Amino acid sequence: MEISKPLLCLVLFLCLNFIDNNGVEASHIISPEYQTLKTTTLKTTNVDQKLRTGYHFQPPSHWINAPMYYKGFYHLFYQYNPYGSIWGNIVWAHSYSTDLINWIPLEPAIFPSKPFDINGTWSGSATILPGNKPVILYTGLDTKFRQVQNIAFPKNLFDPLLREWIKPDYNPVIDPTKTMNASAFRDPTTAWYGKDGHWRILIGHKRDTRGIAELYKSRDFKTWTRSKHPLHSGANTGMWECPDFFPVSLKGKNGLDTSVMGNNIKHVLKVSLDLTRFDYYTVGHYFPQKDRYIPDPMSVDNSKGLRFDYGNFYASKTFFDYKKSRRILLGWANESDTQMDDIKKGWAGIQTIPRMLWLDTDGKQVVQWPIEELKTLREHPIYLSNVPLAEGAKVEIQGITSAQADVEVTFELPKSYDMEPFDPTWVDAEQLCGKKDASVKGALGPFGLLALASENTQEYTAIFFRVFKTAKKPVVLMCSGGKRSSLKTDLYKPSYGGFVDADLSSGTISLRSLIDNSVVESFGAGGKTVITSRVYPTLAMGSKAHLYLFNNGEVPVTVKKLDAWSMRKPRLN
Ligand SMILES: *[C@@H]1O[C@H](CO)[C@@H](O)[C@H](O)[C@H]1NC(C)=O
Ligand SMILES: *[C@H]1O[C@@H](CO)[C@H](O)[C@@H](O)[C@@H]1NC(C)=O
Ligand SMILES: CC(=O)N[C@H]1CO[C@H](CO)[C@@H](O)[C@@H]1O
Repeated sequence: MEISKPLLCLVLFLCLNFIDNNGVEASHIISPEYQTLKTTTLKTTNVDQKLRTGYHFQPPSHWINAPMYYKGFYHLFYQYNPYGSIWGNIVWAHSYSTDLINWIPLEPAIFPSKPFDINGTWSGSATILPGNKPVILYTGLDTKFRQVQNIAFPKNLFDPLLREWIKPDYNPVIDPTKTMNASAFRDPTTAWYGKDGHWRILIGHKRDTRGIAELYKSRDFKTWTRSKHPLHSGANTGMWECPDFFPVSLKGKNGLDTSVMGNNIKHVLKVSLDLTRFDYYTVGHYFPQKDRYIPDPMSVDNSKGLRFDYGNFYASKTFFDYKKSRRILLGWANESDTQMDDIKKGWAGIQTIPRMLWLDTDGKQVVQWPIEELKTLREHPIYLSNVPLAEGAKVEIQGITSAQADVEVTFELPKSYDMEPFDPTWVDAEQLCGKKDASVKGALGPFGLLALASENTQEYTAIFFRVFKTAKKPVVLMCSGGKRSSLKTDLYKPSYGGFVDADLSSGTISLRSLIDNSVVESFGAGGKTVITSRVYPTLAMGSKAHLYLFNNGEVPVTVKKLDAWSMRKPRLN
């Protein structure tokens, strides 16, 4: 079987194109000695630390995820090759944490060992059953290389670290039927419990070019029956990977347990589209009696729809953190440098900072914000206020480690201003950001940050806003990344972009950027639009990185306030 593109949520992708230390091209090899593996240690070999992120989750080399909270600890399971050098033997590696920021590694939880998963232990999800009993559903590749769904239980519920997992022999619990494509049937979701006494899960699937969220039901979590029709599907969207389905409250920021139903809630369905390699979501209504989910009429239901993140972000997953009553989103940001660079670095792929996620007050989109625990890494605060940014301004922010920082800035707009007219054919924000990058003058904007900038700004990652006039409310564009992010020419350097549903009537707009050596995660307008860029500066590294505020628009703006911090390195595996 040839793996031409990644097949798994989050983790597996990281291992693609990986080449071992001798320069031997990776292939999908199963190492028999690993199939009886009892223990392993994660080892760090030949790792280049220069652009390695400081506070974003990484194993010593590769990885993925399925998060949960149990008895005082957060658990993160991620896909990992214990040999760290060749593709194959993907196991569920396991780390735990008390704050989602510092992570301590454990031994792998699940690895190929039985006929129902001998060819692979791929992505899945955790559910906490009544009586506080965690259970994992995951995709196994069986002896015939079919994608089947398996169950695993902790061996000892008194071990809060959930170190050992048992796979009962009655696996697989779900087989693809004969008419289903067994190579496109994976990534079971967290289960939710219905009033009718049935557990339900979704499994990603496709039929021809139609993407499908198959619905399965069970009374006992063991015998699963496929629903007559899927929960939802989409024409011409291709394989739906890593579906995620959860309720959101119409009131406030608190998260809801996955089984919660009621009047004051809506549901969110997220799918990772293998065709475009981005995560899309809709907001809508779930009808449990009919086993249907219907997106709201204004919620675009395809690859033109809303994204959690308009940058480098895929195979994300949420979980309900009942310790703090919040829903938390984690996503995977792959490397976008060259294969040769990844070989030299010896590691590939990071996880975004866990984000709290809730429904916006207008009920049309979600809002995200880095979890509060991230603040524990902040040090050396600096504060600025009322900094004028006239046309052409570039103001350096000094006093922090610019390569590893957290920056929160609020821009104030003048009382009245001119804007460029918005052309209604500009539907693709990323394209527009490419055309009108930070160097292209405007009226209101571009203004924002130049992160990971070299001393004379030959190199920089620009994160900025540009505001356009329409007959109705102004259109706000947010951009991140771009070709100036690295002097290297053979790189994928997109100018990611998203429109921001910002309310400018307050006269301000905010931006927060988490800068970490080779990643910039930015939250526009309080988290209404989020963009993650992986970037690979050649000059702006470590102490040579600078950070600037800039305005390249005719309209002067003011930095009403800016708070910035150096970020410490947490314990990471
Ligand atoms: C089944 O899915 C695989 C993986 O996406 C695809 O390559 C193959 O063409 C599909 N087979 C059929 C019969 O659609
Ligand atoms: C991440 O890497 C870039 C550059 O190689 C690709 O273009 C993206 O498709 C890829 N993203 C994912 C989710 O695989
Ligand atoms: C591609 C591959 O490694 N397939 C293996 C799947 O599992 C069977 C049974 O162990 C092996 O015989 C195949 O080689």
